[in-house]
Amino acid sequence: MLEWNELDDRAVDTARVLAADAVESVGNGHPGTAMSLAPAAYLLFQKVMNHNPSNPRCLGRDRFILSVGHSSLTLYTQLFLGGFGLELDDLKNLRRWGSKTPGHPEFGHTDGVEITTGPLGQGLASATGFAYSQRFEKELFDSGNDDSAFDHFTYVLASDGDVQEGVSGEAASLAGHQKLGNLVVIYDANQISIEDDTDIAFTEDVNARYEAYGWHTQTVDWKSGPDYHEDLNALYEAIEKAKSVSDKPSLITLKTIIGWPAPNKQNTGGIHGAKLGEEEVRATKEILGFDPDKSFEVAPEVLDHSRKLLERGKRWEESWKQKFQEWSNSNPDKSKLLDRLMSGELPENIESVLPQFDEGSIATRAASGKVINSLADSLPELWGGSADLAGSNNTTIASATSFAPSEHSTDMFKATPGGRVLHFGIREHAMGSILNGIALSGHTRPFAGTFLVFSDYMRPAVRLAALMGVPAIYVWTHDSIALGEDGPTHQPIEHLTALRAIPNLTVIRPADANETSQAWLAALKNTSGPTALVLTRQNLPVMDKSTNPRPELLHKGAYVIGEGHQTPDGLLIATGSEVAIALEAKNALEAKGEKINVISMPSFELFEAQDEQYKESVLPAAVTKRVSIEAGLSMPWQKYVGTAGASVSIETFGASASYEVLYEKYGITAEAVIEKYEGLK
Ligand SMILES: Cc1ncc(C[n+]2csc(CCOP(=O)(O)OP(=O)(O)O)c2C)c(N)n1
Repeated sequence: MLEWNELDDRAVDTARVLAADAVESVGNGHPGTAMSLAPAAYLLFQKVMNHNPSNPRCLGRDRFILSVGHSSLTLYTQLFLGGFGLELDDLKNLRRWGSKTPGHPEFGHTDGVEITTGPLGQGLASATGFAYSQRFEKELFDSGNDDSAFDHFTYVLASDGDVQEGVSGEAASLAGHQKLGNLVVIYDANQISIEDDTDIAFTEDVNARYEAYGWHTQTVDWKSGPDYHEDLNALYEAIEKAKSVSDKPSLITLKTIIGWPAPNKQNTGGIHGAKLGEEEVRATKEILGFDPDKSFEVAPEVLDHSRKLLERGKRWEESWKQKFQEWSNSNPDKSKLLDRLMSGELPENIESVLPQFDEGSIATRAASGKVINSLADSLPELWGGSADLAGSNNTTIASATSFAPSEHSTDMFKATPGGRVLHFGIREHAMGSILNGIALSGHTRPFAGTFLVFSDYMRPAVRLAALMGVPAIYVWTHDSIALGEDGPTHQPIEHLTALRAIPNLTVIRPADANETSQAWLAALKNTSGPTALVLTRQNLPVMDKSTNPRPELLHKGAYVIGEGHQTPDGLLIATGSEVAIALEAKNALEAKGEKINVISMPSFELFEAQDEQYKESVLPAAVTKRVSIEAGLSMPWQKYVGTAGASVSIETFGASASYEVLYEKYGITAEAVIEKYEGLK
């Protein structure tokens, strides 16, 4: 039974009025949905979720995702009422410089915000990742326990825009397939977006679609009677029902009136994203029994009441801790593992586990597969897979089962609920969003692969990973026209440039198998943002110790291969597969009397993090004869080759042919490098 009294009603109305006042005060923002979703958000925060406002990162908490990110006030007002650290002044500072209440909720910026949202669809899609993480960690640490400290729910508030966006459909399809019973989504079907009535562009039966995905669906219609009635008992019962369905994710379609009870602007696109205006705010306050002459009015008894959540939260955490302590006492090894994961540390001996490659030739994607499998035993937190390209991306942990309900086992893959091999199907965008959710919800290290060209299909999620500082690892293979016969649709040209343009994304394109080992180590050590491993389809010669004695210099982003000259005449700077070409050109140029240093530059970002002295030692300012070699656009290289230098690059789309023919035709050859170099003044 839902316990609800007049003070709860008053607190909900206070949230509405605060939302209207906050937007009015700054002059812009999104008041409508925050007003009409206030009851649902209050119900979740105060009556449903297990959490502790004094310790918003408590491991056992339920997670809350505001997928409808523009309605940030829906969350901020609850963080204020519940005592998570936001105060009235923070609401007064909405959307202003330096405030804790930016336009959209930002992870890491405001306590109680689990994920940055705003790009519609992303929160809902990442919620699937949160639920993946919950199940994976439960299976890893406390499998089979029906009353586990690792059990919790993920609750989502989503909007029409969220369910319209394709990425949420991809993720919902996976959530249904995975039978994620711990995921509960309240979909606010207010049928209003910026262009007013959604009927103009959106008429499908959303519940039927989600049922087809394998979800449990319900509808709570607050508009069904003659008058609008915010029936919280009905919503509460629907949530309870959703929680009891343990083998399906749940969608509760909640029919609301946006902006209720604003007398003139409710149920219009106008109240979605603009201030109400003074008259409408006054009229709304009068309807709700607030003083129209006062702004940001919060009755002390209302705040006293809502902040009782602090006490309840503390009690909940204490009882959770008991359960957790019992688990910890009876599982000392797992408890130690959890401690390590929560500290963000790698095992001490991790370097010794990395494979070393001595000779021959091997594609960096294949080397990456060997690295993953070498690391697998030491890093139980490492799990991942591919968007249906596992065989091409070399992303499968051979000793592990697949993450899926066991009834989804196939001839090729044995599935278990806690498996480590992820299968995303052909859903790259959701793959990126799910990785974000996994990394944000828990303490494991997810990775995911596809072809580099399809990083485009993941890009919105990658950008958010970088913005949030999520340590996802991308395994992007088939990294140039050298993938060959599949032709220009599959051949990345502008991708390295576009990816390097994303702040806080570390892009690493290793030159051979040993650099690939080090690249994985760099990715694992990077806990403050995503890392992209950019790998070849084609074999590359392994640089032996005599050629490249210190591949661990990869961690500096760029380094001189081998001894190098103290005062070289010129520099050949290359990444990935083109380093071998640079070495070939160097030999020919040195035979002609030039002193050449070859720079392997696997990562611009790692290099830029070095001090000036190191950078100068690799790229001495006095040496202006410089040629870059990379099978992609020259655009990012201008900074490193300077106005006196030149680039061997590709400025057009590729073509379908063998890779040897393509490199010849596109001029990615030692001869082309020599010609460019000799053309320099
Ligand atoms: C991917 C994406 N595209 C466009 C926008 C810009 N935008 C912000 S709110 C909005 C309308 C959202 O309508 P709805 O989801 O129904 O939210 P509600 O009106 O219920 O608040 C749009 C298009 C966005 N935030 N994200």
